[in-house]
Amino acid sequence: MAQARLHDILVIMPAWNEAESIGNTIREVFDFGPPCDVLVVDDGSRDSTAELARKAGATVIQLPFNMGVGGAMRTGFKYAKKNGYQQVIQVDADGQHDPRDIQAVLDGLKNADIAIGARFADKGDYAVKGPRKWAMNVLAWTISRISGTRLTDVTSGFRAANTKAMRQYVDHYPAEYLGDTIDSLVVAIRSGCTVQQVGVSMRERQGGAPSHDPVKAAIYLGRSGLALIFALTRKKSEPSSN
Ligand SMILES: Nc1nc2c(ncn2[C@@H]2O[C@H](COP(=O)(O)OP(=O)(O)O)[C@@H](O)[C@H]2O)c(=O)[nH]1
Ligand SMILES: [Mg+2]
Repeated sequence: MAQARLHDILVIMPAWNEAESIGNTIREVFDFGPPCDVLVVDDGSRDSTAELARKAGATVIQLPFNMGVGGAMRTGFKYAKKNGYQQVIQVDADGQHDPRDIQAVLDGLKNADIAIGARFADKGDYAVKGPRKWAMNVLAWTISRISGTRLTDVTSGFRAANTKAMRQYVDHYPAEYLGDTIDSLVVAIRSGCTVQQVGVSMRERQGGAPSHDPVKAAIYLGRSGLALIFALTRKKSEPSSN
């Protein structure tokens, strides 16, 4: 499973049935991103996602059953820690995260332990409307308060971490797809990790179908709210030193 580390930066790509876009997304990462290795974490795709990812030059971990994005990312962070990567960044397999922005998001790690590529900072025209937008605003406002920095897009998966944040995620990343981005972010902040937002332009999905429709997205955000409350009330943990 493990392949020798060639670079200090690891792109972690959670992927589920992304055969239509994954090959191209990986090639774009190599072409337009900084020198890096790419790890695809696939859990139970029924198409040729894993095979196409390997062909495009990624290392692939296939999990025996579906653990959702949260479980996939945790596997990725464990792999990064074990192999000595200095920086990791999540890039979605569907091409929504523009590989040209990877370096800018990683640059955010100069001032913080976690950097978030944020959609509405000031670039791009990716629109989210209605209840989903309101819910996202409430979450953003709340998490801005705890982090002490203004965040506008806390559900963005386009996130980078340094070694301190990586350790934190390995210890505490929630394994289920229950508000995974929000919950893990709040836990990391409460454990002493700092956050910085970087403005990026988000693209449309480059193929395939989103894993959730608008109704499911609304439910997801509702659950994120609950996850947020759990995370806020959970006992504060110290970052581990190993
Ligand atoms: N490993 C894994 N990846 C997933 C799963 N569900 C979604 N993904 C991946 O997570 C990323 C974001 O998912 P997507 O459906 O685009 O979510 P959206 O952008 O929020 O609509 C994509 O790369 C998906 O392939 C899952 O159950 N397991
Ligand atoms: Mg997507």
